[in-house]
Amino acid sequence: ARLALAEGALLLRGHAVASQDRLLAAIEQVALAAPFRNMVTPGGRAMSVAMTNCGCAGWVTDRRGYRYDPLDPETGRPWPEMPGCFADLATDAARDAGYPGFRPDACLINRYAPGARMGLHQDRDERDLAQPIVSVSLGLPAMFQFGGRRRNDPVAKYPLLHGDVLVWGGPSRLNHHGILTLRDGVHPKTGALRLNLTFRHAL
Ligand code: MD5
Ligand code: FE
Repeated sequence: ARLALAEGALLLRGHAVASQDRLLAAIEQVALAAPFRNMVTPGGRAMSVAMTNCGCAGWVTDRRGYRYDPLDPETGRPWPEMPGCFADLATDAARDAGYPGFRPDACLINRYAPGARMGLHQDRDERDLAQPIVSVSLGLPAMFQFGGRRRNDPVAKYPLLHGDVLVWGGPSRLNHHGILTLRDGVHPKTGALRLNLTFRHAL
């Protein structure tokens, strides 16, 4: 099923269920080479969401700010290559949503344990804001907040479930969004975790 959340924003329910096992195995492989870590914001607070990356560039934050870095600051090495099943899913979902030819060069992997959250924000660290973003939810359900272009615009809430894929572009590319505090639970595929893959064209 597909649900238009706003102009340019499409929720593809269950789109990633068919590749769940490949995706989860690939996340484990990436995390062996580039472990999940809780990065620090420019304000000096550790994020409750643990993160790692794969692809040509990874999203990082520290006291100096947010940026895309070709190297993992923890290991000094390039981020692991983007697994083929990641790139295929992102390209396929984007095409389905009306963005043909999307080739992500960065994948941020977010890991939420119960209690973790991501406050309302915009994704605006990418060079070309004409490129869409594809986001994949796995494991425990989360409540997604979807606002507008301005911080004070009204916010709608949608549950994101295992296998759901969101594609954002065009007029909604800079909409505010966030994830409410993850509730306790156990998922058969991930245990007490939610995993989110966010595919971007960063460079
Ligand atoms: C998550 N991650 O579930 C969310 C979902 C992040 C982030 O927000 O920055 O890592 S990504 C959903 C998203 C991406 C880009 C635009 C919009 C939503 N939007 O306009 O609502 O961990
Ligand atoms: Fe975001």
